[in-house]
Amino acid sequence: MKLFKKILIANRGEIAVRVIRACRELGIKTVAVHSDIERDALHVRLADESVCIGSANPTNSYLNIPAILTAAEITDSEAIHPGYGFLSENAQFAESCATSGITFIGPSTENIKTGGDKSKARQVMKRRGVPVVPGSDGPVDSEDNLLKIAKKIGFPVLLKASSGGGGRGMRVVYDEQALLQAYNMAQREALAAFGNSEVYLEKYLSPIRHIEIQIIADAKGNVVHLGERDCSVQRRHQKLIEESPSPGTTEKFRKKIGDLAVKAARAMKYRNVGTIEFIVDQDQNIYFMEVNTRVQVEHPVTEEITGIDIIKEQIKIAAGHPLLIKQSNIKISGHAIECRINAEDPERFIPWPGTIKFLSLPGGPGIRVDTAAYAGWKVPSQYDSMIAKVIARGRNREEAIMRMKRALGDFVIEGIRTTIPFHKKVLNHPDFIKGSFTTDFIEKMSAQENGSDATDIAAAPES
Ligand code: MV4
Repeated sequence: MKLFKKILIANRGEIAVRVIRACRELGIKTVAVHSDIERDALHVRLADESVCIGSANPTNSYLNIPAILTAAEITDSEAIHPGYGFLSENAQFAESCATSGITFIGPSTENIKTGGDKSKARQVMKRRGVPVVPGSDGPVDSEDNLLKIAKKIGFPVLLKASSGGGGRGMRVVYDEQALLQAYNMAQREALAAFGNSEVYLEKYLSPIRHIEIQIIADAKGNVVHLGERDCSVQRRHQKLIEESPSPGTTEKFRKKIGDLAVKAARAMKYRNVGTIEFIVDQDQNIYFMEVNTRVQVEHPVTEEITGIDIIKEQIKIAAGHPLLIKQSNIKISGHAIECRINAEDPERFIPWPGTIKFLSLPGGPGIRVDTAAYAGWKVPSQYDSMIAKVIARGRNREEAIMRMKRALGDFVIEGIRTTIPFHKKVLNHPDFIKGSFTTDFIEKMSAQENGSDATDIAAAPES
């Protein structure tokens, strides 16, 4: 079966570069699109062709559907890779590609819609026997039902926006008395933020781990999983460090959560690459959370321990190829950790754009750096502050940690501030080294440093 001759990459930064690399290896020509402030960006230089699609504001460029489709048409691109963020989970964009006769390299429009409706995804999973956190069956439609359901599942409860996700539009409620006001506020906030006021209820679980499973599915219904990623090291729902395998997991646990992810993918007739997010409680109970219908920032950790090029698989599946990988042929080997390097003040995490004066990237055994940064490049303030991902692989977790520490020590960057000092601190923290962390780890670490008794959202306000 044939592949595409030319692909347009509707993205920027390191992921655009990552996709260009996959295309090169497959013998596919590439078209970069860029805003008017990114003429000198690395993805523009590395692509075979480039088209300026609008001004710096993402709405005018990287989110500009007509401009992107026009760029695809004038360059004779047969397919569009959306990367992550921007238009990657926009069902209307996927639909518009199809209408224009261009292949959207990603899941079906239906898949994107289901993934974008968190309450619907939850219902689909529940119906098909994938465990979900106790909660409402669909959106909460009345104040009467709100109280009934909350009492049934027991406090604390969590109000979540149907169109939210990734932690946006969530609200913890600790008692009956605070419920109604929280419900009304959550609805109002959801309407303002997402144009959809629907909220649903779940029991609030804490402490937890965030464990997700990479899946690959073809159009014929073949589905495999590539093991888990532990993304519990995050701050205010921004992931900072991801790793695979999840520390302390057993082969038995991996099979259980992997089989659940495959079941979840089948339940929604998933196609292409995707991620099933779970939360895992202290008793190792596994609950479906969300499905991410895109390639994720942290996909390299899975590539490093499986040897599978996820982007190449994504492109081949979109071109109609059947999945040739069998579950029994997937072998997890060693351990990989990713640190996201952001152009931010490492103490307060506020963006720190500016010109990179000097750059020397780490390398050597077991180190991979995915980046679009170079010396002389001006980190723009208009886009995401992540400028590089350092991925360390080792035969085991200890070696991966040591390599990551060595790599971060080798990373020389001048002209801007980055989160590298923060990562060094985490990698030396006893709880990180033990692998015993939960999603409240960073908050707890900061509280320790500040000598304060700052509590996380898990603790009742008056306790
Ligand atoms: C939860 C939860 C506790 N209980 N759901 C946040 C992001 C979104 N994907 C789901 N999230 C959570 N859902 C129930 N029923 C706690 C979180 C959560 C969290 C999840 C994953 C990673 C980090 C987190 C940080 C705070 C809260």
